Amino acid sequence: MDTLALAEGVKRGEVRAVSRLITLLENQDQLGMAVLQRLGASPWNAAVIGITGYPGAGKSTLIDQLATAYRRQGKKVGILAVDTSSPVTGGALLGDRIRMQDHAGDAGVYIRSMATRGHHGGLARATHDAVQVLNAAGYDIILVETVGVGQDEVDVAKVAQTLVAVVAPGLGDEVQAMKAGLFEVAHIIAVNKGDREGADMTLHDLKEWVPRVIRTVAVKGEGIPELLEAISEHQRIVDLQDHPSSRPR
Ligand SMILES: Nc1nc2c(ncn2[C@@H]2O[C@H](COP(=O)(O)OP(=O)(O)OP(=O)(O)O)[C@@H](O)[C@H]2O)c(=O)[nH]1
Ligand SMILES: [Mg+2]
Repeated sequence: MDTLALAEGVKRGEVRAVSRLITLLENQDQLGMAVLQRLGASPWNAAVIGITGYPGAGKSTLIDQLATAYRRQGKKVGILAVDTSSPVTGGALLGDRIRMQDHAGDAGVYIRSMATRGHHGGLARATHDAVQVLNAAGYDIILVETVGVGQDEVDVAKVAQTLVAVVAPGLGDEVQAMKAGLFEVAHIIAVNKGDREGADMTLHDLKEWVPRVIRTVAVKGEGIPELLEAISEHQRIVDLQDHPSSRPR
């Protein structure tokens, strides 16, 4: 296949072309890089939202809810589940796919797992590339799920314009996350499993540290409208900052 045909396929939003190109890029294939270069001129349209947090905090469940909400708004949604600590979370990613099967028959939702290949930093680059591909393919919203808060994850999280940190009450997550500096890079904190004991305390503690803290119960869809609102509020700031007229002369 030549670069032109693959690039055109991606621009038409063909899922097979999108998947093929992302695989090529994960493998740092020359053809893939040539196609990406060709796509480089695509105007930027996508909102890239990172969802990060410790295993089991409810990231996938939240993403599932967000995807449903964005679909209702008629937006095309791409989901990248980034597995920085494979093979430990390999099973969890498979679980994600099963949980997200509600979207399986929906051509407006693309779900893709990204796994570690090659040396340090390779995954961050591959994720960055995949985001470019999804933007070129016309996805309006790109949700990037990453596990944990190590350096790799923070690198991956940097592809997102808006970063949501998910913590669950009672696990000491918030203490760990604070130590790791997650709250310094996150724009919004979702205290998920808000139905659990200790949620009030966690909310109260976190509000002293970070401006935007939202209680969610992902399994019931509670707090999702508030989370959506916080995300779009932040996206408006991103737009303003990126707008050429707002740059200093
Ligand atoms: N009680 C309660 N359970 C929840 C809530 N959100 C998610 N869960 C459950 O928590 C478990 C983990 O949820 P996931 O969405 O897979 O969490 P995750 O952060 O994506 O997990 P990994 O991908 O393995 O890191 C599942 O059994 C969910 O059903 C919630 O708001 N309340
Ligand atoms: Mg998950």
